[in-house]
Amino acid sequence: MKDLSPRKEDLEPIELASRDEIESLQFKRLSWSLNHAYSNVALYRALFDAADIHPDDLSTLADLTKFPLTTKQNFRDNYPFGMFAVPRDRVIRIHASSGTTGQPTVVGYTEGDLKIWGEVVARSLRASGLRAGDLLQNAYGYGLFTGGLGVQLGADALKLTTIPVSGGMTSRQVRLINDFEPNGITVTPSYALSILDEFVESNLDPRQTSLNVGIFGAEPWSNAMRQKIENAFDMHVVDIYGLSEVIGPGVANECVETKDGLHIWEDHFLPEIIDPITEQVLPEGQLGELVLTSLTKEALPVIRYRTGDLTRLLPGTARSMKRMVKVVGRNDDMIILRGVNLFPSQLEEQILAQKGLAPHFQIELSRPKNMDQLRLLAESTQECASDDDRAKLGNSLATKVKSELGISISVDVSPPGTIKRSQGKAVRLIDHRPRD
Ligand code: DLL
Repeated sequence: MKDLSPRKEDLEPIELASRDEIESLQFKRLSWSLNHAYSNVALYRALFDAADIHPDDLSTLADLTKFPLTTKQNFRDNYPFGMFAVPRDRVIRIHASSGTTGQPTVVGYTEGDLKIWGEVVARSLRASGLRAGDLLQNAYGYGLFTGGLGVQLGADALKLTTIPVSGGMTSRQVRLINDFEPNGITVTPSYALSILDEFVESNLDPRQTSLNVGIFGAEPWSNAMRQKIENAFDMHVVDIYGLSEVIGPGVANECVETKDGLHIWEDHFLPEIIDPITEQVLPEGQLGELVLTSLTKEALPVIRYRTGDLTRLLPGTARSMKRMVKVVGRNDDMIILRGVNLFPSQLEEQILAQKGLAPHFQIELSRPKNMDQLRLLAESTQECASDDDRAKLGNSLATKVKSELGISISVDVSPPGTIKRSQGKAVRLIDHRPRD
């Protein structure tokens, strides 16, 4: 694979600043952000007042823990525009999450916010190994989802040439990769697998493409998946993280030269990790729920926002800003099966380690006779598609999951091409259990 390490002189000074410099900038900005939220958003005023805390009580960064946590429910309660801290006519862009579980979450940006969003995404794309003049195929969906248009802003800021293909139309994705010869692709990991399938079905060698890097995010994925795609395409694959409420893609990104977790762009987003049950802040290194506070956002400041994403914070390496390890999963995706906690990404790792299985899967939960059951729907490769091979693969995977993860599951391995393919975020979990 090509060496894509960015040159030091291309980085922004803040990326290499000392911790002291970063923290003093954070303090100044945090103080502004708390005041801005308190003065302009009824919800923050009410929450702070109820907790008997005022932005002026912030005398060190650590004082942030005295402020109340916020959640997606706050967005729902204030749907659509009640979380905005500026008059609606200063909001020049709106995005929204899909709202699979009810009301969509609406987010807004001022002109200044869009500029900052472009900067943090540009920084992310540069950390991924792209530079001005490179060609980027952007296969994140354009529209209300922040993926497509967010990456576009950053690509423009970095002066890349963008192919704004959006998600879907997989044969066209393959055609554009072959004809336009992009250097990089931004895509969800599950959709990258669909594109890989299309290469194979079209008898094209994915290792022969011009692609040097894939920038994957918007859903949890494992290091085993990274390896699989890096080998298949002979390109680097790095992780990009973000969420609409906090800005969209570009909150954190892996550096291509180290691939050791995602550096959080801490000059704009302040991270904490809490125990999701006790809500207490956990020390660096411990696994818990990521909580983010925006430091510079005008239209939609977020204070101590519970992302629902489980990860750990680590000190910086390639950059001085802190890293978060790959997201293990979301709080809501954690399966508790007869007392054992499990995330879909752990099953993904097991599937990828088993020769003969394709990387596609779905998990079905049911509760016959009041007992939770997990059925894993996997898929064989073309070479192992006979009934006999598939039965053996299923047994072997169930045994492996039992010994590695400590749970009994049933596994159905179906012939190639049977599991529904993703064109964006994959749906991994189908829960048939009755709602309590
Ligand atoms: O998914 C923003 C995004 C677009 C990020 C493109 C990266 C690339 P939402 O639709 O609001 O925003 O979904 C946010 O997706 O809370 C995580 O649960 C999950 N997520 C995003 N990036 C990652 C990642 C976009 N790299 C939710 N790893 C977040 C794991 C991720 N999960």
